[in-house]
Amino acid sequence: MASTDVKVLGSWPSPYVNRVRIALNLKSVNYEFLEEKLGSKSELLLKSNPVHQKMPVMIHGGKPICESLIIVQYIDEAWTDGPSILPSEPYDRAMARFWAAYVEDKWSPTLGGFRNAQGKEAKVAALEEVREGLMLLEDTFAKCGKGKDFFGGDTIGYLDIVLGSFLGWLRATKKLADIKLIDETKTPGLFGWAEKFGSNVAVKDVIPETDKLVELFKMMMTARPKA
Ligand SMILES: N[C@@H](CCC(=O)N[C@@H](CS)C(=O)NCC(=O)O)C(=O)O
Repeated sequence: MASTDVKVLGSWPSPYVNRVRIALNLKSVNYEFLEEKLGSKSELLLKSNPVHQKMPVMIHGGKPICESLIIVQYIDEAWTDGPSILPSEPYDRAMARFWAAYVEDKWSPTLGGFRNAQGKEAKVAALEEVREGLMLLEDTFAKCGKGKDFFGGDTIGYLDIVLGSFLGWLRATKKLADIKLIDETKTPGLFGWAEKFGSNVAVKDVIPETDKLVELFKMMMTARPKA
């Protein structure tokens, strides 16, 4: 591992935090993981990200960088000797960024909406939205991956990290609601992709254990004020 002065501030269940950890692992960059306590924010976090006060923050050589997508792009630019995270062709790079923005702005809120939906009708409607998004991403996987293992081709790339960071929560949803969101018949490309992404050496120890996420979700639901 490259010797660097890198700290990551965040907590284990966060997909946003885990994007940064996966990107650093892919580049074989050594880092210190400063775990935030669930439900509270450290002085260092507040001082390092005064605008949003959110995690992750990566501190490189004493300088803080905020926002997971910006951090992943920074990592790609700062450590060029590791495998590239963004595609080298401008068009492929634009597509990876477009679909990453789709996952971020459109699809992931539907996943949160499904988890938090109250009542059967709301659950069914939210599930439909999540599945529609996954069908689009199935198609995108075929186009971006060009028949290879990952959205990035032979190796894990930007869109793999952005979507794959939700893998733990997708597995937890399957366990909690007995619903397969990535299904071998409806989304076979994504099904194979999830297996390969989740078992990759840069990823497998970062994606939270399903049972831990299930427990956390149940705790969050119990703590939530009743409507
Ligand atoms: N757009 C941000 C989102 C980060 C985010 O929402 N982080 C959550 C943890 S999963 C957080 O810090 N929440 C605390 C809060 O909202 O106050 C990113 O990509 O880094």
